Amino acid sequence: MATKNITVPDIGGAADVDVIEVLVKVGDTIAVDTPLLTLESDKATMDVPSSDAGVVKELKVKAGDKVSVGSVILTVEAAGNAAAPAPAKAEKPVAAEKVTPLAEKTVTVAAPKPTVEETKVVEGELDDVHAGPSVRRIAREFGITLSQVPATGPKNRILKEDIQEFVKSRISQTPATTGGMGLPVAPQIDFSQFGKIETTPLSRIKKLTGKNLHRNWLLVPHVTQFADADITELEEFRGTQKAALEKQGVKLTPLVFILKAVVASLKAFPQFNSSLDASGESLILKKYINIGIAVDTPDGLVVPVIRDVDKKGMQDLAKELSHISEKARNRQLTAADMQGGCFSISSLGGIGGTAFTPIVNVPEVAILGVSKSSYKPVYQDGGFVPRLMLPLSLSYDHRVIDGADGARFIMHLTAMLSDIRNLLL
Ligand code: CAO
Repeated sequence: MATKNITVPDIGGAADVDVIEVLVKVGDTIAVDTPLLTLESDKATMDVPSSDAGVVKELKVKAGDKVSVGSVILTVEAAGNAAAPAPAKAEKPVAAEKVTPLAEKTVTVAAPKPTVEETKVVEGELDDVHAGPSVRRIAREFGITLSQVPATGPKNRILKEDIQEFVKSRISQTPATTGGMGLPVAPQIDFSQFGKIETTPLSRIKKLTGKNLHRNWLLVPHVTQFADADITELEEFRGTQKAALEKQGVKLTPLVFILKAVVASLKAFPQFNSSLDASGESLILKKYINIGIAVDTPDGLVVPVIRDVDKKGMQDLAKELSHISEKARNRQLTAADMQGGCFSISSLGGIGGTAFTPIVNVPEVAILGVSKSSYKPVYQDGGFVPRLMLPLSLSYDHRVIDGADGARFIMHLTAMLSDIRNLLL
């Protein structure tokens, strides 16, 4: 079958116009008038429709390129009469979106066949709804208000994929009265009625962790047990070691000692180092100790795992902690780095706060939250003395761990941390 170049038609005399979006890909079957490209000049946004029907063989332009009249957009293998019928073309100017204020207004310009649908860009309003004519048309067909659609395109432009995602997310929320497990869904509110808003897409990590956290929150009957560990001596010891180790590139934070103390407590209370089997009828006790560390990154929370913590010394753990935090923040973690955890630690001690209720990282059965240590008056030997107290929050799965064992575990842990000699045993 013959191939043919499809070129940019007359676009009102404009030259070197930016390609904002390529609307088709190799292998797509296109019809006459199928939108191929969205272009944006300083005055207008326009969709370039196809002059021919067939199968796209090769794309000659990509988003970010500049084109003028006559530039080749793609080659098409003619499909003759087999081509899909042309989608109905808007006969009258595309109606303006029902959002205020409007960033763009859509009109059809009188250009030689094939016509180019053009969207005028209003100066100074570029931060409002940005979408090409074809996207606006799809939104109108689905009855979608564009201002509610999170944009992922350049310059906050709403792409065809954004509309597809939006429709998918709406469908997954049906039936409208329940949000799974018979729970009512949160109401959909157009916040722009109360003031200016900006919608930004969630990062991939946030979407993923959000789903897991939501599932774990609903699945696990959580209890959180709080206790303070007296780390006055531990901190004195750390202070004597810190500077020397720093010279060797090792950062000795309280978390390294906490890791060691958790190992001792997991050995003393093996049910904390377990998972429920799929049937929920048996407990799988693990004979290895891998601990997940929640790391805060600009993209969201990730939990890399330090393996065989019980077999490693303080210096090695300190190095590994720095290494995985750096890897996490540089987005270099692999799936394997985040697998195989037995128990997790979420430390907000470097930031602040007095306590929080961490969510169990299923299939683990417990997680330790660490907050910022501070000096508190502690009653000892008939008087108050200032002691450095570390707030700990232990969340556990109540199906596996009884409240009494939760209390025993955290008391064991505080004892480990309060007397540094315990960690050496
Ligand atoms: N009390 C007081 N100070 C503390 C502390 C505590 N509990 N924990 C850490 N600090 C200090 C450290 O000693 C360090 O101070 P210096 O630089 O003076 O030594 C400073 O706070 C910063 O520590 P850090 O955060 O860099 O290192 P870390 O080993 O304590 O923690 C990591 C590493 C990766 C856990 C941490 O950087 C992080 O990302 N925490 C956030 C985890 C998170 O988001 N959890 C929420 C999940 S929701 O459940």
